[in-house]
Amino acid sequence: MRSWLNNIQRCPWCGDFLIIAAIKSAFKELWIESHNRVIVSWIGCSWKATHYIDGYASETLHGRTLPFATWVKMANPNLTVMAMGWDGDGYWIGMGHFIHSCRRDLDITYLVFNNENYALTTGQASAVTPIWAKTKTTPEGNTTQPFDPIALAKNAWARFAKRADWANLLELKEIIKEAIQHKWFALVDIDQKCPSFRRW
Ligand SMILES: Cc1ncc(C[n+]2csc(CCOP(=O)(O)OP(=O)(O)O)c2C)c(N)n1
Ligand code: SF4
Ligand SMILES: [Mg+2]
Repeated sequence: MRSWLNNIQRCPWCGDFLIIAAIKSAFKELWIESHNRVIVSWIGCSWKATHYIDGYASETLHGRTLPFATWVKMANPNLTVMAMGWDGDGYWIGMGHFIHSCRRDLDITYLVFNNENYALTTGQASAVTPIWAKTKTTPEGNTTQPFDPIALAKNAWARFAKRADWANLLELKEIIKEAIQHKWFALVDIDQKCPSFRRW
């Protein structure tokens, strides 16, 4: 029988494989049963991550993960609510929701799969693409300064905002566990490998 890892549809060596494994292990180690948790996501390369993790899930609109997660939490505060987002989604079109969620400070774990580009639409620059990086929309190199999501979250009063590395599975799992256990808004900005479009 093929394992769930073999069934994930991704480019080879995509960082998603390990990120999904870390989330599954974090839930397991914290004994959060599938009927007590909800994951909210929307479109981006990783939107189907919810399909590989047991439990309730919802796929909403690009950039609107956090408002939807907020409604879920307000409707049933006993649920563990995780919002998944991506850099193009959460740090651009969903930027307003991001900073206001930081200051609203509800108990939502927000994981951003940050591959520094719009990968699903084949590699355009996002708000966190490094300066001088060559992308489809910046063929001569990006001339716009990226911002630092952790600094921005802290400025917007988030009490938990950490960066994690897709490649360090154990540390990533521990940071995700910490974020879930933090009973207020928690951002984990995950540095995600994207061999197809993040070539810097
Ligand atoms: C409201 C809306 N605007 C634009 C799109 C088109 N769109 C789909 S995926 C995507 C980019 C995704 O980039 P990112 O959020 O960084 O996710 P990644 O694919 O890199 O994981 C865009 C612009 C859409 N689906 N909905
Ligand atoms: S384009 Fe990048 S983020 Fe998307 S599946 Fe491929 S490697 Fe992963
Ligand atoms: Mg992206």
